[in-house]
Amino acid sequence: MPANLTPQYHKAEQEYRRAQTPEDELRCLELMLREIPKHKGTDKLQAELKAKISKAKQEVEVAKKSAKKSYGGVKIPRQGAGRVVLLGGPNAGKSQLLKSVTRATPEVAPYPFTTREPQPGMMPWEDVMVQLIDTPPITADVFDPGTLGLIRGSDLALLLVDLGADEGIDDLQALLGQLQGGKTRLGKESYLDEEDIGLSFTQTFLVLNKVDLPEAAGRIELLKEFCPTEFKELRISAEYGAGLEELRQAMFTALDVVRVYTKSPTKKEADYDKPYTLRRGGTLLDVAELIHCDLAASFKYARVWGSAITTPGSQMKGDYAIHDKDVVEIHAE
Ligand SMILES: Nc1nc2c(ncn2[C@@H]2O[C@H](COP(=O)(O)OP(=O)(O)O)[C@@H](O)[C@H]2O)c(=O)[nH]1
Ligand SMILES: [Mg+2]
Repeated sequence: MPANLTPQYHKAEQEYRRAQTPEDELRCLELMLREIPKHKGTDKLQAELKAKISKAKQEVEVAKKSAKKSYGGVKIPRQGAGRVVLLGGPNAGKSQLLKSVTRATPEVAPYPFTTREPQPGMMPWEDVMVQLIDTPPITADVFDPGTLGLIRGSDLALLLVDLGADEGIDDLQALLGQLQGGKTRLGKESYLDEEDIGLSFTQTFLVLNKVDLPEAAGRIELLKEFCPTEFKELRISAEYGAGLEELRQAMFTALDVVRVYTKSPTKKEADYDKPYTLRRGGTLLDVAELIHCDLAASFKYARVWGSAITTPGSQMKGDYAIHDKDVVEIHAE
């Protein structure tokens, strides 16, 4: 990647990685092209952006024409500190996991294809919420195209494996096969490909479910031998609770967000009830924008209390990067 890309460019790029519709893609690409510093070092990237923009325009047209026929339900709005999508073959335990860690009440059943529509639920973690989305199973024959958008639009994917059936490993292989070759893929981390920025990778954990069953240990051995993956691996019993605390912690860590509490200049105490969350690296100006769209423009300085501040209540400028659990008091013109 060429150097000297602006924070605005990186922000647009992050959004592009998670763009779920051709319209979103086009909007982010145009923003990236506008924000990219125009010099020799970025020639190649500019050309690539232009090519991607014209391709995205075509896709928007195609999507418009087919919209009436293939309208696949409502788009689920992002909520909470981040979004995690649950993926897996039939009976892997996706719905059971959603049921165990959120208040959602999906149907859990010992037969395949019980879940036909994506279903969201909110998982509490300390003082924030994380959005989880249950999805229909992916098999060698069935792959709902809407799931691709959900994968791309997520900060993390959990790839569930059924340790309770011999097919668990085949199901995993089939799912990985379905996600090869497209522009939305699973990865060890979330990023856009350096060679082809159209390829979006979503960070993925391999979650081995049903460790409560006696056959589980043997199947884990087979899995390691026949289907090794690069993903971080966790072992759980979605139904009986083993490993769920570690999984919840790992999910939050993977979102890579920081919490910030706001304080009014006229009050002694910060509002500790509901923190704002932003991506690690986010600044005071980003917090101002979260609070109110006009506040970033009129921002003067903020007093900050937190782990990186030596004198509590120091005045910091807009580019100060928030640390987890900072308290900020924003002053505007
Ligand atoms: N023994 C055991 N069974 C589980 C576990 N999680 C789910 N199941 C069972 O596996 C079946 C499929 O679960 P479900 O959540 O509907 O799978 P989905 O198709 O991936 O949504 C159900 O009969 C569940 O009771 C678990 O941790 N241990
Ligand atoms: Mg289900």
